[in-house]
Formats: sequence, C-alpha cells, structure tokens
Amino acid sequence: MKNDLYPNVVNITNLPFEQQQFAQDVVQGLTKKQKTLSSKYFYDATGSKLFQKIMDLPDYYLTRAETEIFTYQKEEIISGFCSAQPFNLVDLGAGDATKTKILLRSLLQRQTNFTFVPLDISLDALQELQSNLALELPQLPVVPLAGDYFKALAQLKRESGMRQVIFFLGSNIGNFPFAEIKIFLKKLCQFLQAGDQLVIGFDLKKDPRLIRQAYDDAEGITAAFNFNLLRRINETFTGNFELNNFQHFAEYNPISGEMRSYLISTQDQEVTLQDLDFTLNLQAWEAIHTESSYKFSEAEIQVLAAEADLKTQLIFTDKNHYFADVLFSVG
Ligand code: AVJ
Repeated sequence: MKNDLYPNVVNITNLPFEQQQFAQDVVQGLTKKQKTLSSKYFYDATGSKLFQKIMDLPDYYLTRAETEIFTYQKEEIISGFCSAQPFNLVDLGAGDATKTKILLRSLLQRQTNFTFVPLDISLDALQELQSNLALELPQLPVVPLAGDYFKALAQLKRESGMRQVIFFLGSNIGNFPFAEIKIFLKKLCQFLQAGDQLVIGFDLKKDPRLIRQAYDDAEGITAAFNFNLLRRINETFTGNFELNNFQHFAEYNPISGEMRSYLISTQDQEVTLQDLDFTLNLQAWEAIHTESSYKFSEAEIQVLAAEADLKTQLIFTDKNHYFADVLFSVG
C-alpha cells in the first residue's frame, strides 16, 4: 500500500477510521531521524489498566500528592469554583476519576446543580468509569465524551447560562512541551468564556532522583506500560516488534524539567508492520522517544498563566510541595 509520490506516506485509507490517525502518527514518528511514538497511544484497555497500577505505586508520588491536596483541601477548592448558577464539571483525561470523585461526593452533599463531563481518549476507561459512577454515585448526572481532548470538547454543549469548570489533573499537562502548553491553553480558552474556570494539576520540580524513580519504578510497571505501546502496535497493525529486544530507559533533565522515557533497541533489528507495508530498521542502542513529562516551578506556572491570559485565583499544594493544583479564571 505504498504511495509512490510520498514514499513515507502509507496509504491508510483501507484501515478502520479510528486507526488511521494512529497509523499515520506511528509511521511518521518512526521515520524521523530521532524516532518517536506519541504517549497518547499508551492508553488502550491494557495501557489504562497499567496506568491505574502505576498510580498505586509507592514510587509514583504524583497521585498520592494530588490525592492529599484533594482530601485535605476539598472544601477550599470547591469554594473557589462552586456557584449557584449551574455548571459543567469537565474532567479532561478523566481516567478512573479517583481524585475527582473526592470532590464529586462533597458537591453532591451540597446539592450543587452541576453535570459531570468525564472526557477520555480511552473508550474502555470511560465505559468503566460510567458504570462505576452509576453504582457509587447514582444521583450524579454524567455526560461522558470519548476522544482526543479537542475533538471531544467540540461535542460539549453549552446551554445558555451554563458555566464550564475544566479539570485537567494529574499533571496530564506535563505531556506537552512549554511552547505547546501555550497553544493548548489558548485553544482550550476558545471553548470557554469569561467566568469559566480551570483547575490544572502540575507536578513540581523536586529532587531529580525522586522524579526519575517515579518513571522507572522498582516493580517494573512503568516499563510494562512503555512496552505495551509496542504490543499495541503489533496487535493493531500485525507488527513483529520483539519486546525482549527493547529496554525501558528514563532520564530527567533538571534544567528543562523534562522527564523523558524511551524504548531502546538492544540490538540491530528489523521490524515489519504488515498492515502498513512498513519496515523499520533499528540499530543497536538506538532510542525511540515515547514520552515527555514536564515538571514545573511555581514561577513557570505563573508565566504560562500570563501568556494564556488566565488569572491565578488559588494555589493548592501538598505538605511536601511535590505537586500543585492551581485554580485559574478565564478573563
Ligand atoms: C498521565 C501523563 C500524567 O506523565 O506522569 C506515568 C503518565 N507515564 N508513568 C505522567 C505516566 C509514566 C503520566 N500522565
């Protein structure tokens, strides 16, 4: 299925629609001089399950720190965005929504007039969340949206007078480089209007060894999470990535604040993705970059907010100062 004019562009029109973008991104990323795969493809059913395991790991401090913030400061957080006027509480990348549920329970107790809108790239994760919420919080109005952040947001309806409160937790924002965060926030603000609010979770700069350990945990779950991307590619495109010929490697740069994860080829090897007519040659110790997770200082958060015309209302941190949840308002 090669295209003669553009040898690197695979004819993907025969693939099911939802696989076309994936195919294009895989081929594009793997034909670059420095090979990359996007971390957004980690989250198939297996990947979402593995990420849930990561959130429970002793080494993955992020979830514990943010859960601490939500547990002990939920009333202050809620007071910052709650209104008598009805609102949508949109959870971008909701996953299993464990942290959000802490607030949802309090909001329901206060008889708040709001709708919960969990949004996730993983349909499996979203369906599981939906049935779990039906059992745990049956009174909660839920409108789930599946897909890429902006494709899903485009489906979001704004009834007149309805405010939007967007949650972007867990340092999901850290997957974007600084320059892209600015673009992302600007784009997000196109869905918003004056009076709407944002709660964004940022992983803060800290002891670099602690950060590195969170992405190379002792139990090897993060490694399995990284390898799952190759397994998913094999499964989706009839590929023959030999997982044993790769190594998980994770490095933190304390200056840029970038935590980078790689899959490193431990030998010269050839990999074929049959459905895509695509052959990949890897040299021994060549790296495929699979994820960046940026860490922030409070000063950097302020710069990002200013660039996106967001007003910082409240900053919540855990006792170790590992993590910050920041409430912004849209001007
Ligand atoms: C879900 C993107 C916030 O970057 O910390 C966890 C994903 N990667 N361990 C992160 C992840 C490796 C996580 N985010």
